[in-house]
Amino acid sequence: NTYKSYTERAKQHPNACARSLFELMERKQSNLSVAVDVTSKKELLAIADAVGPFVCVLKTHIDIVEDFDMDLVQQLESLAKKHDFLIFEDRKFADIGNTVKHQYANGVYKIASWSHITNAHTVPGEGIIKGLAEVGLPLGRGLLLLAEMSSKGALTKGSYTTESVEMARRNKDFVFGFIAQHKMNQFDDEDFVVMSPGVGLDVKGDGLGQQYRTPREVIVESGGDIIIVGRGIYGNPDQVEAQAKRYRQAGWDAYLERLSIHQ
Ligand code: UP6
Repeated sequence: NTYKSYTERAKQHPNACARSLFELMERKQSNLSVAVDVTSKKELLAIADAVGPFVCVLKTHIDIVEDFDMDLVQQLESLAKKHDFLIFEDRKFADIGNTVKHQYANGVYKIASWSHITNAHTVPGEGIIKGLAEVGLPLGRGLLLLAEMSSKGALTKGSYTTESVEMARRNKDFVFGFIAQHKMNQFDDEDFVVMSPGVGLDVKGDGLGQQYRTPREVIVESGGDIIIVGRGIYGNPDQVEAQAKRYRQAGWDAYLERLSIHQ
């Protein structure tokens, strides 16, 4: 399934969130997700508006925004409609089921009410998925599991990764994919979406453990589906739109190359 077109995968996918994601990727010809890790509402909205036309998914870390309020969320939702993208709050839940349920639905951010996609570490065991599903499934949300991290020395490898994939297999109604560095599909009938962070065309790392690969390495060589790019796009405020176009093109070219190799 990794090597089929996004359109074919949209037709066959059991998860509603994954189906709409694949459809919108094909419609916009984009497998780019921008990570907008800025600390003011104004900047976040300006970047979201600038990159909106070029992305399939806008990824947030809502808890770093100093002047967060629910108006920010409403404006993000209007931008998602205007530009046709999904919102992914990169919350990386990591607690027991009962706690994450509240962290997802309640508190200041009410993530489940506005974020189409969120993600979770598998370190607490499967209860984390059950807890999040109680909140997210009735709302039509989708969950990604962190199967592999991009940073140097990450412990997400070997049996941790394979057991994370097993957890996803047992919860396919809610879990539609992974944050990972490689494709995770093993059987013909499974189609997990892999979103890969740690993508950059100009630098190899950031001095704090982040490691970058190119869109081609991610999509053609490792079978990832969506590239997540942060500082490579918003790092230089004068070039946000130009870099978004550049990464979108690089990601889409890599996808077309993968299709041509595996047809
Ligand atoms: N992210 C990673 N690596 C992971 C998981 N998530 O970098 O394994 C997230 C970071 C950040 C983005 O939290 O939001 O992806 C990468 O940003 P960058 O392109 O600026 O390094």
